Amino acid sequence: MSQVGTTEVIDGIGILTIDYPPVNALSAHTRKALDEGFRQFAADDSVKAIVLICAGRTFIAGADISEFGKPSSGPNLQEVFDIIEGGSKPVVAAIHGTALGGGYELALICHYRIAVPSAKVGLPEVALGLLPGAGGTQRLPRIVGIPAALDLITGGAPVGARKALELGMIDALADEGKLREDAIAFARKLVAEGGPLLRVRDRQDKVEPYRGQSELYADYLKKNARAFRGFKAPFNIVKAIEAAAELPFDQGMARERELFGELMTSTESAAQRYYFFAEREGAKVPDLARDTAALPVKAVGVIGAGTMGGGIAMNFLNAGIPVTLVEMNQAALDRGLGVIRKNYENSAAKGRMTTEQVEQRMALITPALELDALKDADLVIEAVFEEMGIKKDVFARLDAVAKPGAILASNTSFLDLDDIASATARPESVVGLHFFSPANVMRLLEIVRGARTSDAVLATGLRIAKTIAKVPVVSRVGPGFIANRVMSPRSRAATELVLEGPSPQDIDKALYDYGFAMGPFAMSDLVGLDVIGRGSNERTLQGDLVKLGRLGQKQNGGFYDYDDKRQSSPSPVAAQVIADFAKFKGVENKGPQSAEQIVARLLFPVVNEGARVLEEGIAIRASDIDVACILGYNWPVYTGGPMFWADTVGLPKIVEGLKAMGIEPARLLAEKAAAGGTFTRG
Ligand code: T1G
Repeated sequence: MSQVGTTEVIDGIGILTIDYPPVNALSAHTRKALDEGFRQFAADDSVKAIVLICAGRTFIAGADISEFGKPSSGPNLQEVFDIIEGGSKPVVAAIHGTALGGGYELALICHYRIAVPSAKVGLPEVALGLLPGAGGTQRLPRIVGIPAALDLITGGAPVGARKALELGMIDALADEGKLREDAIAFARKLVAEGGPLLRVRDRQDKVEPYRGQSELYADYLKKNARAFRGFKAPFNIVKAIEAAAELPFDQGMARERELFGELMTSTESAAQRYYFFAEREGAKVPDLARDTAALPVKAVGVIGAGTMGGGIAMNFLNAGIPVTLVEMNQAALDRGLGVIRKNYENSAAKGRMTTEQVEQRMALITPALELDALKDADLVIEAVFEEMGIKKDVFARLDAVAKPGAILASNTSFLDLDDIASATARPESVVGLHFFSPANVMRLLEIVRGARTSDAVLATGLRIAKTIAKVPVVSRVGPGFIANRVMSPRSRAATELVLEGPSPQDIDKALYDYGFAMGPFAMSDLVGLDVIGRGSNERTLQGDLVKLGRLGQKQNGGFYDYDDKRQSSPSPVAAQVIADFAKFKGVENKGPQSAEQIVARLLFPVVNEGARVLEEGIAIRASDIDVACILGYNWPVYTGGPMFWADTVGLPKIVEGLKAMGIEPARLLAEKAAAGGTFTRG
């Protein structure tokens, strides 16, 4: 192990540098280095003040999540914190990169915090189903007050250094690139000024005004009920912050430890910690050498300025990459440009960007009506109508104008990429980049690896994902790739089940209570039944409703009736249509079912399809399927996704349930169930 902690003393200032790549996580090695370094400085009379700084890309980015659930070794965090906070010498945390979670809690233990403007600080534990377990819920309120602490800790978002200075989360800004010098100067100034050492734990002025206001917390939870629904951590965070206002510090710490312990042992936190790593695994392709050189992408072309094409283009504009946007006619092009501008102006109206930034991004667009405008593009993404003939024609013409080595990508959501690639003379340069609508918002990017896609092109797709802040999942060619394919059984099962007795509202409520934002029937009404049923020649339940002019929320209701405020209510008309369709299909009404039965009926087949996608080699690993469903379909993250959830339920129970439904379990699922195996538990 390289030297994790190095100490030096310059003119009475002790400097402890932590170097534990990649993010200086508070691992056993780091805790040991901190323990040794601070003990050394405490015993050294020549040291009058201490600077804690990190090497590499960032200050300490938190506890080492990979150590959770494993036997702890070395000094524990509290022992380290006690040495620092109990010391008689001022300690200055010098922050660059991101001081997050336990890293920022460590900074709060120090007497002062100085950061470069590009640094960010925060307590993101809520994203792991946890709460700041090293005093963050007790110290941060003492700096920013109760209301701000509630938002900062239940939200978990990092705070930029300038905003952090305003809030008091840091005490000073250093010059970019001069953190070490400025931190030493800051420490020297403290020594020169002398004066009492003020510890964050001793501050009361920010919490006293809120003492006894129990309604504040109830109101906060009520206001955020929708966002917190199904999660555990936000509720425990609010209780811990209330303790910061109501209890003496040490009792507040005891309360924090108790509330942290409840979360650490919860399935929700296990799921969310699993998901943290799952998002990062997606970029790792076993048979692709990690040092495979990605190709340069300095200019991008997008064909199609519709909803998808416009959203795709915005991702690159946001990353400062110029885009040539091609449409068939001026009207469509103007419409597309108008939508992009409108999106940016809406963001500016919400203060998310400046009007200058809107213009900067719009200036990066080169509108065009001919494909030969793409001749200098390094990457061209096609987002035209989902019809193979049209796609192959576009790719053949694109192949003729694109420069040698340019990457030709399709945004197709289910067509055979290899067939599209066959229309070109460069199948090794063809890849699928499947965005999810709205493409400028949804973080999931399915990278479809064709039979001939080269390693360099795949590596470029992975790097592009990081550049445009997307989470990549690599898929082989197959109908619906991963997310759409794995989730399709859910809507099929819902349409079957609603004929057997459970009402649309029974089914929707069961899935809503499971954690989805809305159930399949409410979703169909929202999207529009004419859209859902499009392209189907046979008689369908949705088609019968459309024939009555019931298109969903937008027209006359659908599975539900809607009032003028779009509040839904059960529809007797829809109930009759369902009964008539059941009769037509010869399906017997077996009466209502329990929520657990409904969830099993809709979601066990999703797990089964996930197992098939794995055994066919379409997805590399089970966690990629979970990432695709969580990001692509809002599968509740605190269940870990279909495959993690299946392991929680128990694979034998899934197999038994599928058989009871008359569904053949996938071979891989049956084998794992029989062998006591899991998809995601190692
Ligand atoms: N523990 C272990 N590994 C970590 C890690 C962590 N905290 N953070 C990152 N990694 C790994 C990550 O898996 C990846 O590994 C590599 O570092 C680069 O990460 C007591 C209980 C810091 C903003 O939640 O938000 O403190 O894939 O790809 O995009 O109250 O990592 O290369 O093998 O994300 O530049 C709280 C989590 C922990 C911060 C950098 N802290 N990390 O982003 O790189 S709980 C967090 C991040 C806690 C205390 C509680 C980001 C980052 P590999 P990356 P990045």
